[in-house]
Amino acid sequence: MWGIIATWCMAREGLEKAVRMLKNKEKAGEALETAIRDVEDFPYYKSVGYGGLPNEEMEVELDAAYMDGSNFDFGAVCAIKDFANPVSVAKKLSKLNENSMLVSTGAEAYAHREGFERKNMLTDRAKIHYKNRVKDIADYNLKPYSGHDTVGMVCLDMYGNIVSGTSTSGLFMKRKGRVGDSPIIGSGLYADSEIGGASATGLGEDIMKGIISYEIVRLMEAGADPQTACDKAVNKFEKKMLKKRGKIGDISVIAMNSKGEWGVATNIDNFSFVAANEISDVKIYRAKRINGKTIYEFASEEWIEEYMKKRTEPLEEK
Ligand code: SD4
Repeated sequence: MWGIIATWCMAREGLEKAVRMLKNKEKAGEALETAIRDVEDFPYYKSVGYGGLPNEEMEVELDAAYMDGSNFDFGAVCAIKDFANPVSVAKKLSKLNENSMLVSTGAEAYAHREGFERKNMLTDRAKIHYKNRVKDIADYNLKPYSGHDTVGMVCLDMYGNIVSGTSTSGLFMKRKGRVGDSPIIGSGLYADSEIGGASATGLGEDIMKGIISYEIVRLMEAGADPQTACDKAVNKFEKKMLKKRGKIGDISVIAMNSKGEWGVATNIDNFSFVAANEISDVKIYRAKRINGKTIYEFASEEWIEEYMKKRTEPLEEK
């Protein structure tokens, strides 16, 4: 059995490419990297790669990570600027025994030395989003940190390898140097080929407090199916957060086990994800939680069209 699952509906094209590779008996690592690069290269995906929204100084600082569940190789870059595909840098770093997680100028120096493609990741569209947000914050006293679209992925190949990966520009208007959960092992992602993998999207500062991706894999190891593990991890963590802090940010998670079964959970009303395995084609789903259980359905063509329209429609400065 092979399978792949990703956060948010815009990963569909990437997943289609990955599925062709998995059917072609290629390995999970390469399939996942191809799929995440596809999202990174797509200019309208506002929280990932090219076109990702900038920090408060109007710079696009990117976080990405890669984990191989067969040997626990792990690599990550944090707050890297001006490189086209942070996930590929993270994957290359994962082969190193030491120095496999690099930040900022250190990550950039490594990527440069290794010949990764340089690119100015700040698009004109992202600049308009930035300027409009600055204006909105002033006019309506908005919080700068709303909205999230990080790509998180778990992939299983026919050889039984499970890998997970993430790539994100993090929170819009974040502080310079701020790092979220996405490149942090156990929080934004985790993978263990004998069990399964998981990944998260949402408010990184809260996701990290629950080490939620590791917790999901741990629950699967204890016997839970991926859906039960996702619901249990999110619900239990939410309860704790509400008790301790009286609030919790957005959290959405995906998981897949070594049989190619998947699960998701969310504490928001409109979490979309994309998944496929040997018995189910690439499809977009919409998830929400009802009475502590996450339910999901196929996204309708109209909904997908509307989603794409909203993200790609012309943008004007206010
Ligand atoms: C972060 N978890 O940097 C990321 C944000 C995110 O979709 O998920 N964006 O905190």
